[in-house]
Amino acid sequence: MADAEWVRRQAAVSLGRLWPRLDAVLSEQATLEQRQAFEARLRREWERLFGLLIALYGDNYDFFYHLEQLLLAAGHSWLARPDWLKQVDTRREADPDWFQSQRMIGGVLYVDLFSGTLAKLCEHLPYFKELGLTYLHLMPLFDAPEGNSDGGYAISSYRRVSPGLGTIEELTTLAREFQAHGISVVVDFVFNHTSDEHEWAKRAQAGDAEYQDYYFIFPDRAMPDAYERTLREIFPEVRRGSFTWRADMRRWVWTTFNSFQWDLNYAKPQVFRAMADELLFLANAGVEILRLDAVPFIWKRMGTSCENQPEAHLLIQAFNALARIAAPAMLFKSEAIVHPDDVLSYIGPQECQISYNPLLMALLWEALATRDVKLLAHSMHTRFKLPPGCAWINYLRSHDDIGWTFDDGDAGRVGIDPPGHRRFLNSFYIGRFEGSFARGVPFQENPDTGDARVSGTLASLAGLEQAMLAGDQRLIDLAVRRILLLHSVILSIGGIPLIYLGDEAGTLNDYAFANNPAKAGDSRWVHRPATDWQQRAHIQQNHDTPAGWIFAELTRLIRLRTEQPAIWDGAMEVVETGSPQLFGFVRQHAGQRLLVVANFSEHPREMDGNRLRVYGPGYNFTDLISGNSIAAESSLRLDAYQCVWLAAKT
Ligand code: OTU
Repeated sequence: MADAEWVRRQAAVSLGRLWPRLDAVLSEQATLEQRQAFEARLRREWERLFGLLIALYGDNYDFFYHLEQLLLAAGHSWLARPDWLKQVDTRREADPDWFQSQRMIGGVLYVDLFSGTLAKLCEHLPYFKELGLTYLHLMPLFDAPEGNSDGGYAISSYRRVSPGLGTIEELTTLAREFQAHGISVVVDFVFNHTSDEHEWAKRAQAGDAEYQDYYFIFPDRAMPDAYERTLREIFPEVRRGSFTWRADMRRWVWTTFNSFQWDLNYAKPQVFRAMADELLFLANAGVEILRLDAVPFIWKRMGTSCENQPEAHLLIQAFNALARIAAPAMLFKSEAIVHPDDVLSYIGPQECQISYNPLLMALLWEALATRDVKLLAHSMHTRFKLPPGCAWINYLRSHDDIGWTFDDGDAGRVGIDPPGHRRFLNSFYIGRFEGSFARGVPFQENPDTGDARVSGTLASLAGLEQAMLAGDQRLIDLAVRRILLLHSVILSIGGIPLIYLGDEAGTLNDYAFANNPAKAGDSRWVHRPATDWQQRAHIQQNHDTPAGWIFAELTRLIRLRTEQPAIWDGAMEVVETGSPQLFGFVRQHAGQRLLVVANFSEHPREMDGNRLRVYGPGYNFTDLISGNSIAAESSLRLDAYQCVWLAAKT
């Protein structure tokens, strides 16, 4: 990398040279005030952006041409940015920590499966408000191939909403309306790959060399074989290896995921620029949080795993700097479902301010299966803390599978054998383990390594499906308690809780996907059913069914969360509860102290009075969830799967 002093000088020189061109564009259409706002941000971010781009693309003979084009694109994008979004920009810049609030509640859904269309989605605003949502992730809703499109993760145009769902204008209208109701719209940036029907891919198929450079396309197996020596297989049930033979082109194409998802080649500056345009387009369409899909895979280097390469970070940071300049309200959310160290490596105010927390997700399920919180407590103690200005997305289920991405060293330290434990967890959750309450389905079993991940809805994995089949009220109670226990933790631990919509109503696995040829090969569809609005209307009124109980209690817990100042931001301390089944932590902020204790066993457990006096918020407190008064003179007793939020008695 070039030295800092040289970068600083070159950055200043290049901006001096490019500025008149940019100013000519801006002065035509922007007011003086708008120009000044843009210029201030540009001057603040330019050196960083320049340094990142030099590191990535400085070797290209036409580097300065690309630089100029990128800068002009940023200027044009700012000019085109609607006023209501510029107002959001101003608000967010004045309050950059807005997303640390305890009022943040996330929801995620597929538009087609939830409401059918974008227009109809607006009609469900009251439902989202009842749930307290402030963040709504719309799963990929762009133009994609007919039939199998990996649930929309194979994008044919980043600028066209899938015709059945609506239009870009409708997306923007919705984003604006939801923003007015305090709900930020989140959309995916599927930037590791396009579909093979994207215009760029079609031109490449037609033999256009310019567009073949957008992807990784090889005439024979020499390069694919060389790369594959160090690659992990991501979708082994789809096809072995990471490359697909295209008979029409007589070429091999790099396809990390499905064969119709072509990996983009970011070593080419024109690809960075083309995708920067798409990113800025989405920002101006009203997207407030951009979910960066599959971040580990975006940079390839021969002889490595081609995951989590240093350049992947430079690339995202460069996108971040660009967003700060031209769409400053927009935040990035990292989707890296990999080793916890690698997950952390994408999180920072200058990279991704928000990230999924796959470790907490996996270990909550791990603790439920084992009835032992030692790995959860140890891992959260050492790995939960984030840099200032960043937040976890804490979730229990998503549209994807569950993988057991804990650290082997952590496991070893608490006496767990990692491979054996992962095998146990897989068999437990796919119901192959004697006595298991879970009914999940295996995903992407690898015949060579024996690896697999788990599909299934929250309720089915937590035991509700099996209990309802057995018609056993005691088992149903336990399953509902597990579901509420998990939610009580993600609602209080710190960060943004994210509900995979359907889970608030105890949705069970739907096995019908197996009859649909476009879905049968991908078991994740078992937990992606269409919303049953009749059932939903029923449970909103009637709380005597398991689903109604879950809905009523969850909405109550959400409201409770939003009222606790202690739940602001992610500062959390794991406490020593003295019981292998009790997971406990303290939250403290704005003069409030909260002690959360969660019992991961179906039997009552106790935390002794001494520990309560050390960690508790005083001597007399109230459990905010049950409303019970508690004194620290004797031990605290928790029922099966009970969670308490203890606050000082007022
Ligand atoms: C993501 O997931 C999406 O969430 C999936 O729905 C897509 O199929 C996929 O990308 C391709 O777009 O492997 O099993 O560490 O784990 O990106 C899911 C990141 C996945 C990967 C993750 C990927």
